[in-house]
Amino acid sequence: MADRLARFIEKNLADRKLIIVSNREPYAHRKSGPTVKIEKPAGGLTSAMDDVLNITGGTWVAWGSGNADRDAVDLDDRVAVPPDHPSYTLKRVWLTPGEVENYYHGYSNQVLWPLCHITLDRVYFRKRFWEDYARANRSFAAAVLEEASDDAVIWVHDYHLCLVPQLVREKRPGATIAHFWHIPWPDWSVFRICPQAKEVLEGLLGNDLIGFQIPLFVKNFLDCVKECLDADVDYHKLTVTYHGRITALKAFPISVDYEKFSAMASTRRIEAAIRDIRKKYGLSGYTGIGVDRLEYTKALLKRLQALYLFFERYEKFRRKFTFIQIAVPTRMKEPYLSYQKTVEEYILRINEKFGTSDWLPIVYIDTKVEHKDLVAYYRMADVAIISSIYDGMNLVAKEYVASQADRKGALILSEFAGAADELDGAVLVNPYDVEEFSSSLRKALTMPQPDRERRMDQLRKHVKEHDIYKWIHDVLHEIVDVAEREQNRSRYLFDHEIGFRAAISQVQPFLFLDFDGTLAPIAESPDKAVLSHTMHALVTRLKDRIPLAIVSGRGIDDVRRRVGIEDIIYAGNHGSEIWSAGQTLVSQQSSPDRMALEELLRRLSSALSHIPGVLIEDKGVTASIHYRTVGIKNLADFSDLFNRIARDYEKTFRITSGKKVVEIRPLNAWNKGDAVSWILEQLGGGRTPMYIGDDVTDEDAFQVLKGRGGVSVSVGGSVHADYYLRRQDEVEPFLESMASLVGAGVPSRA
Ligand code: ADQ
Repeated sequence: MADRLARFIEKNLADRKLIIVSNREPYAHRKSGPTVKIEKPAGGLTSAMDDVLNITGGTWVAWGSGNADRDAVDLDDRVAVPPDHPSYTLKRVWLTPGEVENYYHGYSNQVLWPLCHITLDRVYFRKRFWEDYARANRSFAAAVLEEASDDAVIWVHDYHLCLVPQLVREKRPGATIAHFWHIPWPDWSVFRICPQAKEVLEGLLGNDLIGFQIPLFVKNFLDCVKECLDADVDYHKLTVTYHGRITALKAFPISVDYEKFSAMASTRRIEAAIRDIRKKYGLSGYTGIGVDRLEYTKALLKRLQALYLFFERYEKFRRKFTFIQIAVPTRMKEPYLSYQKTVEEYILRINEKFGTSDWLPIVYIDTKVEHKDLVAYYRMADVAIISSIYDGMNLVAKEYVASQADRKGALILSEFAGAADELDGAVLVNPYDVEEFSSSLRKALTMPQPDRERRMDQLRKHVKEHDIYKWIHDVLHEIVDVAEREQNRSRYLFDHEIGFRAAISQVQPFLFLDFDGTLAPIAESPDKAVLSHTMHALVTRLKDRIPLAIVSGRGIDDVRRRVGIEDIIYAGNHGSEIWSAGQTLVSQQSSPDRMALEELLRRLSSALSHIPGVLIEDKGVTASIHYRTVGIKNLADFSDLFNRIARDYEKTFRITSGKKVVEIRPLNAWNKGDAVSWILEQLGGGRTPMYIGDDVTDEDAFQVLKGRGGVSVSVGGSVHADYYLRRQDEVEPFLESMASLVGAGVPSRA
């Protein structure tokens, strides 16, 4: 898998600079007596990202937190790393002690961390936290800007740096910026507590791509944007369009270096190490393992409560089962110090209550254990316990699985850890239900060996196939795709009006206009959409000067009635009908797929009938399923049911999502692009097409225009249009300026 990633990087990222941005640095210089030591954090993610930069070169921007870091950098705060074979640049950002306090311990760890983990009474907000968070983010962004040209690929990590994407975007509009959010994203009822909900979301929407651990967090994020910002949220495409920019969202479950753990766990050395551990702690019988930062969201207390109950309820396990808790102190401030004290007191209580002269129920190791040594604990343990009350993923679960070379262990996993989404074969527990939790521990320890092996085989297969290299590959692959889309992305029309006017004044235009979302604002339901008087007058003025066609997803009669201007051309049903001067010129109404469409609509109507707000519009050849007024609670249900049925018709229909509407069209029916081509060939008189539309179905027309030297304008974001307008209410002023331009006499009606 690592080789595949290396090949992908060499092929796709060789000519663009990759910049990683994270709070923690991959190498820290620390004074150790008279010498300076270089520390490398043990984390699997850091070392995998380090591998990537070793291949690509590039820069890693991070906080210089080591006490000898300043001595190691050059005048631009850079140092070449890895120290023994430098292949990329580490650029350090300096934070004042006050910023560390307020940005890191304050806003990051006392506001965003507890908020995202829904431990709401731990959220502690101070104004100065936010001020320094914003200041520190500006420092990170400034460092990125010093390194990044306009075509850089920038990959930001985690919740410390929410504002960086937007700050960088303002100065480097052409850069590709992606973010991975390592922790959960809560739903809106929780996120709305954040006093800076809007600023945080806006900062993140500077990204082209935001990755989350599991689909639930993607959905929660979309809900928050929908509730908090005036943005266009697409639950099918998983995109947000805000101020004309598109941000894509996707779930990428993070993982571990399976081969490394598996190989380390299969050596002879490990067996000797296990013997040493057993001897050191006097272990006989079963063992369990917990490996965590001393972090309240990992719920060590719930785990200890379950262990207490376990020893109380199942006496036969006393002296036969020992639980080893490896807990590394973290963040070393309140509330962590109190939490550590409570955990340690609870362990003492269990050991005093159930321990004997030659057996301790709980062995407590309160230091960091290097992965190479940790593997022996993982391999030895009959059971591992992950009890998080909420967790983005939880890598310990996957490290344990990867280290179970002899497949005899069982994994007890909180259903609230992201890993539970993927790890079929684990024994899932609700950590709040401590009684059930203690029964699950018994179940795991008494599970017949063939069952354990079957479950562990299933788990190992999954982690092997979805390791950290696949994760990086998948994220980078998506980043490259987004970058490609970005290259073709359109420009905001009012920022480029001079160029646009120059382009138009050189040619004789033929104007194509979409109706819903372009000439008329999107209405709650399709029957409520109306053309304003001013827009009607404007279109009338334009059609007197240049040839003009309305191209709509609506049926011909419907759109003609709504526009109310007779001497222009209409294309309806997404292009499968064309009408002009009182007669139908093209009609594909007798579609051979009519029966299939009826069947599909029948199935949808019965499956979706319980969801208020779904509107099924049968337009003969095509159909539209509107869900604009479906409540936020029902959206996931709607999309799940819809997709399940739609899958059966992929070979017959083209199914695309528009603005709160899904369009269903026969695969062989004409689209808007076909209609535009036909109109230009038959009626165009050699004119240059100009097209304005807002919908995904307009993309077909935009593509046709590209091949004909035309000019396309999308309302909202677009993949293929040359220019975009931010909102529908910008269409009128734009058409006004068009009218004055063509009225000046240069291009006229043929
Ligand atoms: P964490 O909450 O820090 O990170 P987690 O997934 O629990 O991460 O992994 C912890 C890592 O630290 C593991 O690699 C583990 O081996 C190591 N570790 C823990 N205790 C240790 C000890 N005593 N000695 C040595 N190593 C120890 C966040 C999110 C997670 C998400 C990760 C990655 O909170 O949900 O899985 O990022 O995206």
